[in-house]
Amino acid sequence: MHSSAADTICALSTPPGIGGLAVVRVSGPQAIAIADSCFRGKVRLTDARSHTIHYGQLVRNDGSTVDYVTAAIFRSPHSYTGEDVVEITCHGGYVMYRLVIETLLEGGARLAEPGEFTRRAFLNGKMDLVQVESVAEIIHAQVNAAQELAVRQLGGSFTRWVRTIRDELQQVAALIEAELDFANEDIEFADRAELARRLEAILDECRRLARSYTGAEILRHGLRVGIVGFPNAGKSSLFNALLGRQRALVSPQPGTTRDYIEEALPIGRALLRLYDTAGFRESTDAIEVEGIALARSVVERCHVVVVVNDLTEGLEHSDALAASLRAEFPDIEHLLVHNKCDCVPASPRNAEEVVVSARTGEGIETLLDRLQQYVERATAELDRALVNERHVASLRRIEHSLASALVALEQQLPGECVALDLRTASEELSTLIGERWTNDLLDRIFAQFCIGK
Ligand SMILES: Nc1nc2c(ncn2[C@@H]2O[C@H](COP(=O)(O)OP(=O)(O)OP(=O)(O)O)[C@@H](O)[C@H]2O)c(=O)[nH]1
Ligand SMILES: [Mg+2]
Repeated sequence: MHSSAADTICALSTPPGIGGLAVVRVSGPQAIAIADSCFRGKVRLTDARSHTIHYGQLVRNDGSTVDYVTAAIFRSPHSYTGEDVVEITCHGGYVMYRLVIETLLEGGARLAEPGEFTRRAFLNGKMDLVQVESVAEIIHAQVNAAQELAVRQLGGSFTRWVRTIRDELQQVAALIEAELDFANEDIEFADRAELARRLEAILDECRRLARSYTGAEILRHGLRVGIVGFPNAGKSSLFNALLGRQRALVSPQPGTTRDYIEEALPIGRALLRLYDTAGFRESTDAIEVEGIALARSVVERCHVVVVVNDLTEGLEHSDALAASLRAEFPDIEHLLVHNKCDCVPASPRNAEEVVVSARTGEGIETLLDRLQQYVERATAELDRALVNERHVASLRRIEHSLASALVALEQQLPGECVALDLRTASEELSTLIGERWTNDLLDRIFAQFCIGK
């Protein structure tokens, strides 16, 4: 359970470990008084102005000195949480910050829960829910591009977009509701076709944003590429060639790879996550059968599947396998890679094919380029937002209401039906940016945070 917001909380806000400095943050109505009670400097912190920094000693109840520190004062409401905040910068390492926190606990603060600083910032109106989520994104970002987008989102671009859409929606709703007031007089305030056009434009925007989820996921966690094919096609060799090092075991023995192996390398603005899998074939070997089932489950989770064809077996050797995978997994990108062109030269038959030699490295750059193009395409429309799972679910509900409003308009249903759908959509937009929320929702969002944030 969350303790009362009237508590004063403290936690380490930098990662624990060897480093020059560590920052312990204190927030709450007693933050300055508690920090002051353990601080000996030129001025009393209780007298210090907001946004000033003070040098002094941190001392325990027994009078012993813990460390020489600086204390930065942020007075409510001009702080991260909106409450009084003191940021105590002490020496880094694994020990010092614990002593600083113990000292503050003695002074009457309590340890913060994960995300509690940011939760207070949200509850005090310092940021909206999308911005809160951006903070989580920034903490967890593994690539520059995701970081940049999250920072932009923190600036409020996504929220501004949602508000614009909601304003437009409310204008349409107002026109329809105005008509309702004059229902008996049979007055039409607005051209139905015009209203439908405006709703369709909003619906398109929502759909486009929801589609960008795949790109956002690729930025966050990487482009997942499964390497599959018949035994001995050279899957592990290709995996190694793409990685640029000998990671997977290669041998002339078919059925060498049993499990699957995962490795990552940077590609363009994202990470490429490569999966080397066991070859597809009829097998009686229990471990190999298990491996093939695993290969299927890997493909299921991939954005791109690369079918490796062994040219020494013929250009068409894997066509049936490639076709059946296409049929089984229509939503993912398929590439057919003809390997061993050092033995049997060949040319690609269409744009979904690449000819390579995992042995000599020929064509590997082309294949990497192809994968990078996919990343660029999937992430091209991400300028507005880094859509997450919660946003997608919300956008889908909005789409549903808008589509239903459009049907009602088309079928000349009473204005009440249209107005009701539009109100539902507009409320969902408010939920999206957290103007409407439940404790449950907050708990779920803050579960991704760490202590000190
Ligand atoms: N000439 C030539 N041989 C290759 C090439 N790529 C792989 N090989 C050879 O093909 C054999 C199989 O290679 P692997 O990479 O183990 O093939 P795999 O598809 O991972 O095989 P399994 O894991 O058993 O399904 C090995 O003897 C490799 O040296 C290539 O581009 N040219
Ligand atoms: Mg292998």
